[in-house]
Amino acid sequence: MEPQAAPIDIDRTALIILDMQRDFLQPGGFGESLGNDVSKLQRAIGPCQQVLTAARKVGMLIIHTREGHLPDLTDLHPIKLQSPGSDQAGVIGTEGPLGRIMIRGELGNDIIPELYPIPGEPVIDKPGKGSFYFTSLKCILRARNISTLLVCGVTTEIGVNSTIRAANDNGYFCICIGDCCASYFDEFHDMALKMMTAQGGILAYVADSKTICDSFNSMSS
Ligand code: TIU
Repeated sequence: MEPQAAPIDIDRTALIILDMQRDFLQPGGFGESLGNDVSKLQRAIGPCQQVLTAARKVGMLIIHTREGHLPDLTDLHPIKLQSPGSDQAGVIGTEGPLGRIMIRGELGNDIIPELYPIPGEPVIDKPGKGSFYFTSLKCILRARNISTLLVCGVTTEIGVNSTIRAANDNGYFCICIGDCCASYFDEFHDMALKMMTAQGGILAYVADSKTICDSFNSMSS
């Protein structure tokens, strides 16, 4: 683990799996409509499955998020729909093969079957990139006395980074599980992880899925 090993207190730690939804990971969704190669994100699925299974075994709090908007688009900032020159202009809310793009309740907005939540795992619908922006995440974390977040999901430099930055400002110790995150851009993935751990872990520590699973498995055996 970079920059140095730290023990995990299961009772005060939550696993957050960010935006592993069809709109980002499967053809026909938001990510592909912006011109991205969605297969680049699919490399995070296997490692996320391993960590999810191990976390369920130890009984840790597991939180899933989905980025999306209300069907009438009233929670969609105009800049997110219409940034001049942006690739995403006009995409959100339009019909696609997975239903209306980035709209709550549509097939594309839902979490991929490989990582589907089970009862007891909160699912947070969020209108922004970060997981703290106008969501109940902080309330859930406070109610469970959580102090550490293990963060997985997509994309490393956008949703994951926004969440970790806000978590850091809110006083949560974050461990980003590097191979459980992915980006459409290899260099952004690498740099996003480097930025977190620079300066002695200014934003987060980074571990890999094997280190985290080994740590969980040693607790449950
Ligand atoms: N486009 C992209 O890389 N990401 C997003 O729009 N949202 C998240 O990362 N959650």
